[in-house]
Amino acid sequence: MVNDLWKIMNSASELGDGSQHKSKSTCSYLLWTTLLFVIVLLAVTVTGTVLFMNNYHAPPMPDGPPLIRTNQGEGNALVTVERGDGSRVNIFIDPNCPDYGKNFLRLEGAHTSLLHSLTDHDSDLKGQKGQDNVLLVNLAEQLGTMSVHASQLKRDYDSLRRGQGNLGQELNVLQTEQGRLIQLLSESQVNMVKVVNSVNEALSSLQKETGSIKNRLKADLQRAPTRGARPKTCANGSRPRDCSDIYASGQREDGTYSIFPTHHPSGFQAFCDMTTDGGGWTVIQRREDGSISFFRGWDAYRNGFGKITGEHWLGLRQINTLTIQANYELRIDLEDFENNTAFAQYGTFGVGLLSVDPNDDGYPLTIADYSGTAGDSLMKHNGMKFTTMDQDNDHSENNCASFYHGAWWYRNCHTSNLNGKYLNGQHTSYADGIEWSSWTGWQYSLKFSEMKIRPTKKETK
Ligand SMILES: *[C@@H]1O[C@H](CO)[C@@H](O)[C@H](O)[C@H]1NC(C)=O
Ligand SMILES: *[C@@H]1O[C@H](CO)[C@@H](O)[C@H](O)[C@H]1NC(C)=O
Ligand SMILES: [Ca+2]
Repeated sequence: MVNDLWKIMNSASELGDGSQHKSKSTCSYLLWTTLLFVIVLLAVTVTGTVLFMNNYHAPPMPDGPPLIRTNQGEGNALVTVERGDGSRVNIFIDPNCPDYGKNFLRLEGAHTSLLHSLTDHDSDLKGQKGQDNVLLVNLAEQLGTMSVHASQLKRDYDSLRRGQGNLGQELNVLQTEQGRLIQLLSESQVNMVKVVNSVNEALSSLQKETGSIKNRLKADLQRAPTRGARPKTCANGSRPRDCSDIYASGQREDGTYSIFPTHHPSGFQAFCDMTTDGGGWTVIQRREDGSISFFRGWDAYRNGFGKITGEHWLGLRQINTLTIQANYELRIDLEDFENNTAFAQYGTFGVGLLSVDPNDDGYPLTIADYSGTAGDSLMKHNGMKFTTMDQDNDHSENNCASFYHGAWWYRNCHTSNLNGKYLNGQHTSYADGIEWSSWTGWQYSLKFSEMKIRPTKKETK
């Protein structure tokens, strides 16, 4: 179509040239003139028609340049080229990414040659057909814009390829990172296994420890009579009435045991002296360091107080239930602060032996048959009721317990005061310490005193 236009333009130009040199002959002048006019008219008409047709049949150029946009979320296409006629071309990134570069180059080349030829036509047409010229210039401009867009498209494509390359690199980096993480994970798994193993080791050593502790505990429990407080049964299966029963069952170690006197079936704890003079002694009183106050009232002396393994008073009630179940002897071990020791022993001992209600009767003392090294300081108290600071059962017009700071079977006061103050040996006050007058007088408070009872040997025979 463009070439056709080109030929027609040339022929019109030749016709224009030939009309100049046919004016010599006058007779044929009018004829030539008419002919020329007709030819020119024809040429103008043909040219106009062709131009009109050209304009009319011109390729349906788009109203604007093709639209090129990158998609952000619309389908999978990365780039969409929207043509003037409304159709779209979507460009996808394919994993294999086919090379469209050449196609773009060819498109560009076609556009460029088209532009050149149009520009040539444009220069030829200048000055002849202003309207067509404008039209063609517009066409050329649009083609130029299209070409620019095409090269833009190519650049986009190239950058997309580069992007793909970058994406590949990123992918490699990610894969490397993943590998590193997997390695870290496996390392931490190894560490976790180590931790679990060490915890297991700790647990098994703990179990071993527990086992050995159990064994030690078992052994301790078997040796428990030395310091334990378990009820102890006799060899013949009955419960021990006192420490002599426990001794008879084979126990030979000093310590705290539970005993069950006949008239005290619930039993109580007592310290058993299993070593002194044949053992089997039930301790009813001990002084050794002054750690316990012995200046107490009736209830305390009736029920007992102190620490079985240390200073204590077993209790008048307990002494009564023991001494009424058999004939008991009493031994009193004494020691001064020069480590001298002495003892007093009585073949008969009991409290409230004949009382219907020993508590109401005041636990009167029965004592007889002295022997020993400390001298007798108790026989004068025979038959006396017990007196405490709050219960005056003595023969004095005062309360001997209050006066001599103790509690005892006072008569018109005492020849012994083993529940007196712990005064640490010699003292200037009179008879208010731990006194055994037949051995150390009335102004020497003993370091150690222990009263203990057991059934008399006649009884056990
Ligand atoms: C059990 O033995 C003790 C001495 O250990 C004895 O006094 C008591 O009578 C015995 N009891 C019986 C039921 O044999
Ligand atoms: C008494 O015996 C104890 C140990 O039993 C000792 O430490 C102390 O020095 C002795 N005292 C005297 C006066 O011998
Ligand atoms: Ca009195």
